[in-house]
Amino acid sequence: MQDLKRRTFFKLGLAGAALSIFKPSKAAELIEESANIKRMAFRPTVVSTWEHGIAANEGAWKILSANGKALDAVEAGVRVTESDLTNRSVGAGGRPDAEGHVTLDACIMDEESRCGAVAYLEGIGHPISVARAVMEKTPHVMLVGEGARDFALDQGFEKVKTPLKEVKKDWKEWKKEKKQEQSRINNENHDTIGMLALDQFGNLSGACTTSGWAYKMPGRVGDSPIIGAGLFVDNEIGAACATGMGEAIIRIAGSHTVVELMRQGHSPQIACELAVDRIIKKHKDLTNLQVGFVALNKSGDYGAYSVYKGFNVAVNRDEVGKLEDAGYVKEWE
Ligand code: SD4
Repeated sequence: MQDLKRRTFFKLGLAGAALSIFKPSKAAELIEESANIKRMAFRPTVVSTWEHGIAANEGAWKILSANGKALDAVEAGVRVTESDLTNRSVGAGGRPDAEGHVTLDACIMDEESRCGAVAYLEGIGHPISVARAVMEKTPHVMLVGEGARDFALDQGFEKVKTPLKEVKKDWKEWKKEKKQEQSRINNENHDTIGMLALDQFGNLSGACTTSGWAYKMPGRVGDSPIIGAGLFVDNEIGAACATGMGEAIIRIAGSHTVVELMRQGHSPQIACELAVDRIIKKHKDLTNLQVGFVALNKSGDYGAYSVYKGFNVAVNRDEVGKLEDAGYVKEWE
């Protein structure tokens, strides 16, 4: 006991001495050094779906590399894709529903399991930021349709006009045949950006945004804005997001399933593979049923897997960004 007291006193004494003999700049240096040691325990990483993720990840990385938060990084990252009006699957340039309306779905989730979502939102350029506003400024998780739009306008979000001329032209072409089926989703023709980030503080967040299934029935909502389907984050374990046929992803609560599989001890890669297996087991007809999952855990390990060949993910860590092909079960016929 006596010894313990002496040791404690000794330690405190040293700390006190350190504070008194170091000039403020040295003390600040020490604080910075210990903060750096803490940060080095985590490896900031951002992963996102498809090759449009490369530009999006750069947007996110600017924030992560400036000691920013994962939540800010994923929002800024997917906003890059939403701003790109040449992108036919995300944001206001996306493909419309059967009536020619571009309606957008998005959700966001942070390290405290706070989440926000919008669905069937029309005429607003950044659904992900509206989703964040739902999370931060309302007691709700999800707003849809006109309610979501009115809320966005109240919050000062700008209106955007859609669809673009090219989008309208394609839609008119589609209307001639009116085929209500999911087109083949591969790396030339993909939808949705889902993004997951781990920051230097060891916190995870995710975002997901899309215009959804092209020429969908009016009112249709896919997995992308549904917490647990298109995106799920549990800061104790990891995060996951999905792309592909939303109906199939919702059926197995896809992203939540991937996170729970990681909780059971599986790596992000195996968790994605097991979730894809589950989708395959639940569907007799796999025609055009592409689904891809991406997962990221607290250590910055990530994985990705899809039903069909062609899914890829953009990955940024240690300042280096790259596009990686995901594993898959089947080749397209
Ligand atoms: C949806 N999951 O609306 C979205 C679309 C998508 O690759 O991700 N396609 O069902």
